[in-house]
Amino acid sequence: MDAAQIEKATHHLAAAGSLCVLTGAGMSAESGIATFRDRDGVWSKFNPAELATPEAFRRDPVRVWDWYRLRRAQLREIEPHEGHRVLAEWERWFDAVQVVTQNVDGLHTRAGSSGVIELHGRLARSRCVRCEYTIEGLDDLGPDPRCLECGQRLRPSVVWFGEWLPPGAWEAAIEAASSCDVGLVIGTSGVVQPAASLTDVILSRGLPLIEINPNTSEISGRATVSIRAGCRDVLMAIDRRLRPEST
Ligand code: BV8
Ligand code: ZN
Repeated sequence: MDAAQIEKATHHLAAAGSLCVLTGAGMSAESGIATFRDRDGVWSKFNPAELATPEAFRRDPVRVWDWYRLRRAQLREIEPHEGHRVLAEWERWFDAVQVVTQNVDGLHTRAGSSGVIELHGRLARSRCVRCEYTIEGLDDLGPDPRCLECGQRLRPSVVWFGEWLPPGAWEAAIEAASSCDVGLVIGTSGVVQPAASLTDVILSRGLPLIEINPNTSEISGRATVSIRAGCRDVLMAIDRRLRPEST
């Protein structure tokens, strides 16, 4: 871990009142959830076009559900890691911390972060394709679950490629990126839009953008500071410098 980069990141964070944190699949990697685009990522075994689109669901709902049942079952065994908990703790240290996540695993909320903006929905919610019925929880709903209100098919309440983000989520994310003093982008390749463009909102305001990612990403070239290491250790190292009395 590059100590000079950690110092630079800490310097920017110590001077900030409010923080906007954009996270991607790499934030959950150290909780044991495979990322999408790394070598052993989810997409290397599955093709997003086959599974994470409304067309795929219309074509073969049982096959799509199979994949989501697998991921929901895995999530039942997964815990947030110390990095998630540091971000939750920082709500008591900064004036404001707004987490905006692309992840659908709910780990930020479970770690204690409040008001998390879930740009791509959540695995632990399913909804009816026709009416307003939703059901929370990670129980196995079976291969082709139906709505208890109208009998139509249920689907995972996540945002598939080609679908709009949940109403209000994008506006809230833009508001967070437009009102923070510093941006922190953790564990995203910066490929998926419009999520990745939040970093441009922060940079266009002339504010520092700190990246935590062991690899270079689409965002690295624009980041003020890039820390090439895993987010769990980096967040703990920054936290020790920011809040020496807390550790
Ligand atoms: C939209 C939920 C408007 C599902 C996901 C052509 C036609 C239609 C649309 C498009 C198009 N071209 C572009 C688009 C837009 C499209 C898009 O961006 N496509 C990309 C692939 C080019 N976006 C959309 O469709 C979005 N909607 O645009 O609406 C619209 C409407 C109609 C028609 C047109 C436009 C919706 C996108 C949402 C897709 N849903 N997930 C599910 O999960 O099942 S996206 C999926 O990818 C996850 O949410 C994931 O989080 C997200 C982003 O990926 P990352 O999080 O960045 O993960 P990745 O594996 O890529 O990277 C992980 C990183 O972590 C790596 O860099 C790695 O180095 C790092 N890392 C690893 N370990 C660690 C680490 N970092 C720190 N610590 C570690 N230990
Ligand atoms: Zn229904």
